[in-house]
Amino acid sequence: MSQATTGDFTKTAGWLDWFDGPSRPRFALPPGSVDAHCHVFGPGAEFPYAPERKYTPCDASKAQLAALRDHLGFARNVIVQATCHGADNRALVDACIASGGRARGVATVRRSISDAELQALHAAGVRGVRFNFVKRLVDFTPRDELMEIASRIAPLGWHVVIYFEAVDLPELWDFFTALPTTVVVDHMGRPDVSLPVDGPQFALFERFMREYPNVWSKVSCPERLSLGGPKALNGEQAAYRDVVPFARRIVEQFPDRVLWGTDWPHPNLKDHMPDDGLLVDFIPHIAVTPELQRRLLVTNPMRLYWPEET
Ligand code: 0GY
Repeated sequence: MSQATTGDFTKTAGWLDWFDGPSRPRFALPPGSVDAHCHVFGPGAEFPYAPERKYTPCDASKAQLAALRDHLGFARNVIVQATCHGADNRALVDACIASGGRARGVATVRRSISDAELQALHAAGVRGVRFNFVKRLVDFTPRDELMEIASRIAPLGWHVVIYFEAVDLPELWDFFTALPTTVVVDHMGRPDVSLPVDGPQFALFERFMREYPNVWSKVSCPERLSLGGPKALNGEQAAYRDVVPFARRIVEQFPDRVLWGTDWPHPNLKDHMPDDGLLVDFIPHIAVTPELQRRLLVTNPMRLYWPEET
């Protein structure tokens, strides 16, 4: 079924809609599991997309996200501000408040934000800001503005989520390693999984995590990183199996600093839209013991987003 974009908006040409009717995962998530990376889009008629956006998605509402959470067996969500909403966090805040404490948020803010506005975001459930360095998604923000924001959110106990491509890590290294907060990397810094897992590109990312104990990683988005795609779903073979060695290595080396998320509604995928049930079935291929699964899905996200409950 084709998903709509409401309001005065037309979806970006070639836009792939999220998959309505995901399978029920075969992997039983540990009780209390957190989907630590997902988004809401609009609906555009209620929460307009930002003028500076680089794409216009189909709508993906808070109710649809909550239905997916329950269908897959997650207890909670972390909703990450998507670039199509710029620094207008209203859809995110609305979704967090409506969740009754079952969602936290990661916002995008500018340096002009007031202390009172930061406090209001905190009250709604926001616990971090996202700095995006993926050039197709955002315009450049000066580093001094980002560092100023980081120093203002640090006293709130928030963290910084960073999204970048692996080839850009050398250039961003000095900035990232100077951040004064916990730093959470989206999707393992987007490695090129056609390169060897023990080659120099991924070694630099591992060094980043090893040398900086404040750095965490989401081991999410195999569907975004894979070159092989979702084939080989049967038997012991994982879908997206070219991503498994990378994610598994990070989970096993840094079991207390990893998070996992669906990335629903999967913005900007070009060749297929994943079945979120099958994405959940990817988890035991990268976190291979019940203990690693519990840390990845429950203990770690609870420590970061609901510390008062741990
Ligand atoms: C993701 C990935 C993407 C997009 C965004 O905020 C966004 O627009 O995050 C992407 O296009 O790679 O993490 O959802």
